[in-house]
Amino acid sequence: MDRQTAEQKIEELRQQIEYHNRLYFVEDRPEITDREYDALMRQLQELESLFPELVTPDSPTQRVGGEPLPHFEKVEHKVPMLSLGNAFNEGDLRDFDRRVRQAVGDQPVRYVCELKIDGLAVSLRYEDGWFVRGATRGDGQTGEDITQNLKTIRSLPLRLRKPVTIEVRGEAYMPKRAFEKLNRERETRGEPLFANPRNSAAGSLRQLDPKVAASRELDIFVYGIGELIGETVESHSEGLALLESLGFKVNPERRVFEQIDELIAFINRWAEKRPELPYEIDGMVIKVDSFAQQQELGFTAKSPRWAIAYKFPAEETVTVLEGIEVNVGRTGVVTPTALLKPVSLAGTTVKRASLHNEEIIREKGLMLGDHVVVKKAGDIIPEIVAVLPERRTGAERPFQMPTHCPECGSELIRFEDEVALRCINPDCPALIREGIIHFVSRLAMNIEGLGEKVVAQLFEQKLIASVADLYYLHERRDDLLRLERMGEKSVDNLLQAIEASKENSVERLIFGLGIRLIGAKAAKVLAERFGHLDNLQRATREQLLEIDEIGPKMADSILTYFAMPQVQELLERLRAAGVNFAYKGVRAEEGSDLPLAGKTVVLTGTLSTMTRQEAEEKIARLGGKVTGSVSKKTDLVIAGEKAGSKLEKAGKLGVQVIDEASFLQLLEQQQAD
Ligand code: 3BA
Repeated sequence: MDRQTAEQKIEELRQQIEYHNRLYFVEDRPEITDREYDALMRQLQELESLFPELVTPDSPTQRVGGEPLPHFEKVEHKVPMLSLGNAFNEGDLRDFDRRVRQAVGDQPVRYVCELKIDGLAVSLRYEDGWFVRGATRGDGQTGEDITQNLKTIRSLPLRLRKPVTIEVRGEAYMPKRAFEKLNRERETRGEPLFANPRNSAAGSLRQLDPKVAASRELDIFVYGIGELIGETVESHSEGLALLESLGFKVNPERRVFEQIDELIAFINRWAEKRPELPYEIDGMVIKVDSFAQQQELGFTAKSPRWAIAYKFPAEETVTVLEGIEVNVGRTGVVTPTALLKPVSLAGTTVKRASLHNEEIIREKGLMLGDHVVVKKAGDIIPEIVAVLPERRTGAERPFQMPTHCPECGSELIRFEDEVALRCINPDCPALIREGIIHFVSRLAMNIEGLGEKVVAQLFEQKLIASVADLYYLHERRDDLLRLERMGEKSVDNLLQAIEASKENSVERLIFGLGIRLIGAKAAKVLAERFGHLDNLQRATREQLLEIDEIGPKMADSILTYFAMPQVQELLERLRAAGVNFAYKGVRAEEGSDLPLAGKTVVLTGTLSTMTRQEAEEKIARLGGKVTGSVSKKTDLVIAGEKAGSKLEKAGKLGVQVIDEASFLQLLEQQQAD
């Protein structure tokens, strides 16, 4: 095929593809099958690979392209993106109506009422019809350039139907189904869950790697125009019609009203129908339609006087309390959890709700089989708000908190002035299992691929009985392969992730050990102060109390912990497995004036005067951070005897290399200072 024919064919394919994209993603009425669509895409890809010079940024093949960005560029919004004032009830809406009518001198007013999509506000810039830049709202004046990520949204047109220059505002969002699917996947991978579709949309669009956004099934509705050249519109509803005609996805559920009563009735209907929508809305937006009237109304310091957001109250629903499960946590605290008849609520299916403790059950007078009202506190955690005693049939049964641990059978204890019941058996399997789950969790050793379910399985199958056993799992590859849902690949990934965690800076280990009262923050402070786990173990009460963030109860807890012989044994096994005990971050207070402050250092070969661990600790004391492999980011390589490929690589990349003698000199200098 010659270049000219290819050019024509490419253009034709692009138009066809964008046409079908629009039918499928914007209008929801596809004319061809997925296979036919894929075939068109493939043809285009082939032609573009034969004629790479014909690839343009608006080609449908370019929706996911490009390398991860180092950071997002700032984007100045030519027309600021304002915020919206809020209304929480009918009265607020009537006040708004009164203010509007007064300001326009009692002329007739038309309002446009729209759904308030719960997503991330973005601005899209098109020049001569081409999508050139997309940005977050940011503070309204300046946002971040997220063009690469927005291009992955298939309902976002890359080229408009008319060559206009326009800045469009809208809401990028994640449909409920995509959100639930994403969270299910994250749960199986042991990753933290997104609280709601809004956060997951925002999280996806703030990824530097556009492949992440591409995998997230995002969508967009547009609802406003910032700047417009080459067209004139006189009202918001005309603007929305223009946006639709240009190829944008505009939410169809909008209506125009002249009477506030009818508008309020419309809002109330949506408050009811909200659960049926395939995406989340958190309210409705009411805008004065006429631009002339908008201008008369003007703005307050931060929001237009011609628009208001009506916020729905948190969604609630009724379901049945089918049972109460009692679980033992890592600290031995026993918590009751409500098992609910599954019910869909604010975008997810709710099956469980924490009851916190026995007192709450008693306060609410909960009985098994009761109808209960549930809502999501802070948008994520399901909570029982009330019991509906009027719906009792007589078949409900009272709930009795167990007196003995459901996992090990030992008697549960209530400490003085505590509401919680605890299992205090140190050998209770629940405590051990939950302790391991904590150890591998994200803020602790952060071992990917080791979610709660995998840990529970490893523990039940007796492949691990303590956290140290994790580091000996590579000797039991065959046993691992026999586990449910564990193929060669997942076993390899798991073992690799465990291996990688050995290199963590020690604050993760300190936190992961689960010392009572020592959270992630305290662990970091301890790691910084002592530099090495051995130093922390030897720390006296006085030394611990010198640290601002460590109080007497925490100090005692640390001392008690390290005095236990089982702990000594555990730590020796971790050490023997090669788990790093040194702090690798820059030391907070001293920071900048240390010789290796902010430097990334790689150790290679064998040192004759110290072990690797000692060297790592010393580097940390000089302010440096030790990493495993040499890259462009490496500032310094310390080479001992028989240094191999790492030394070679350092040479290639032009990274500074020093030998052991120079390293010792550096250390001496520092001590002399
Ligand atoms: N309409 C959000 N602001 C909206 C243009 C005004 C506006 C919104 C809206 C200010 C939605 C504030 C952020 C912003 C563009 C400023 C909507 C929605 N209208 N339908 C009146 O569905 N979430 N948000 N966006 N400029």
